[in-house]
Amino acid sequence: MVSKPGQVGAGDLLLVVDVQNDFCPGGRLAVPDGDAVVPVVNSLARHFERAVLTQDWHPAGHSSFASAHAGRQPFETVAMAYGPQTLWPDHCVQNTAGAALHPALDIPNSQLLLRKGWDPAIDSYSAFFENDRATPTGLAGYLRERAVTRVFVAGLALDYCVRYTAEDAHAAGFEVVVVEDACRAIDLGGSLDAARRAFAARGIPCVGAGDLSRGRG
Ligand code: VGL
Ligand code: ZN
Repeated sequence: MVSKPGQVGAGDLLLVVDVQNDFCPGGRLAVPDGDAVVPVVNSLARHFERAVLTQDWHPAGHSSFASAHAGRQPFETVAMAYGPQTLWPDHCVQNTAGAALHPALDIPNSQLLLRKGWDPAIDSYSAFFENDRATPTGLAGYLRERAVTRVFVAGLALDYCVRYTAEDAHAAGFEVVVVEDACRAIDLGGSLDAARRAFAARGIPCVGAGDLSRGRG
């Protein structure tokens, strides 16, 4: 239980999820107001000694793309071998401009860029596990080896990749804090409410970037 999420110090790490062109206005899977997180995340990062970035990084024709399923439209759900999967417009295709990090993202202290969703057959919302919920990305081991104890999560989208990243970090035994105004949501079929309920059920606090200061440590 985090009683004082505001003081940032040793053991803390900022995890910035998928702040990429395709999730920003004008992108292929634009999150409403998605680019508004960029200045918030940039100033937030100044409070942290350590930061990790993730990048949604799909091969062309990825199985999470509606275009890969005959007769299917974006935002429909299909049954995959590993369970239900929402279908998306083509987005974050490897080496395209849409997959690039937002050009104004400025986190010089970031130490790792974790690419996810590269397996053609499995989507990966979480930075910790692919959507089969069984294949780890290795991030938990990386964080443990580096003595990270608490993970602050920010980025896009609050109700998908941020949500599952936060849940998995919590399940892996890290303290987790979601910095809510450093996130924006897709909000598809109640997904934003579901995310808030999931955080509350696990005791994952949601704070504002303005509540944080460097100090603990
Ligand atoms: C995301 C849908 C598909 C995300 C990634 O970053 O939240 N959402 N791929
Ligand atoms: Zn994706």
